[in-house]
Amino acid sequence: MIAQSQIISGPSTHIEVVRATSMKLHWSPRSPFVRKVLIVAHETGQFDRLEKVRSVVAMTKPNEQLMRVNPFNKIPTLVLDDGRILFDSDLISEYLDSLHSGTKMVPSDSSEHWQALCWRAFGNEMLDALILWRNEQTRPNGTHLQILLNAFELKIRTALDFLERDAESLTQAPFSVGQISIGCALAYMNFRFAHYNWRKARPKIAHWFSEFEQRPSVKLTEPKDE
Ligand SMILES: N[C@@H](CCC(=O)N[C@@H](CS)C(=O)NCC(=O)O)C(=O)O
Repeated sequence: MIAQSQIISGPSTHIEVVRATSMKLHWSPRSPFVRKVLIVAHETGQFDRLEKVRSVVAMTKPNEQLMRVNPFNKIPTLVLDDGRILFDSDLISEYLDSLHSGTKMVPSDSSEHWQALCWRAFGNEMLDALILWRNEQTRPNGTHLQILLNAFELKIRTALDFLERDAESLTQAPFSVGQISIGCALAYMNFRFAHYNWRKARPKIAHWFSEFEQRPSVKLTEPKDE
């Protein structure tokens, strides 16, 4: 499938990208996991190569069409023209990162590599907890478990305090899947937990996030309720 190369201009000018004939991305403008992939696609000059298929998903309402390619009913899901199907935002991001010759979003230098992957896992854990927290909050009246709501709030509050201590390293390290994952988790807080003033008393991570928000790839992928 992958044979020729083409020059595409992206944030690092003239990134060489390996040509794959088609890549269909099941996506939604609301999903923070999809957003991770879209930011990688913009950063590596490959956004326009993705054919976007708007897919509506909810844990409680399986999408039959999506489940024909992803039995877990999740987005992002990437369908390649040779029939291969990739799901999970990290797997898809690494696949895209393997197709271009610009600055890699998964750094290869050993210490940068592991740091980026630790941050990526941190952002993913935050997102998993936030999504479960929101599901619990939006249960029909009186059916939520307060003990779970309290536990999610404690986990997120503690995670934010960890990030406050890591803000300087996040600024200094090369931009990678690590910052993308953490940035998408913080942005999801603003999107779905707007009342939760996470910036208060956390000036360093708030400052890091305000710079993250200035990146063109981040501005172009702001979440939207349609
Ligand atoms: N680990 C997956 C998580 C993806 C995920 O949970 N996506 C949500 C949307 S933000 C979804 O598809 N939920 C539907 C469901 O759980 O049935 C990834 O990194 O891509």
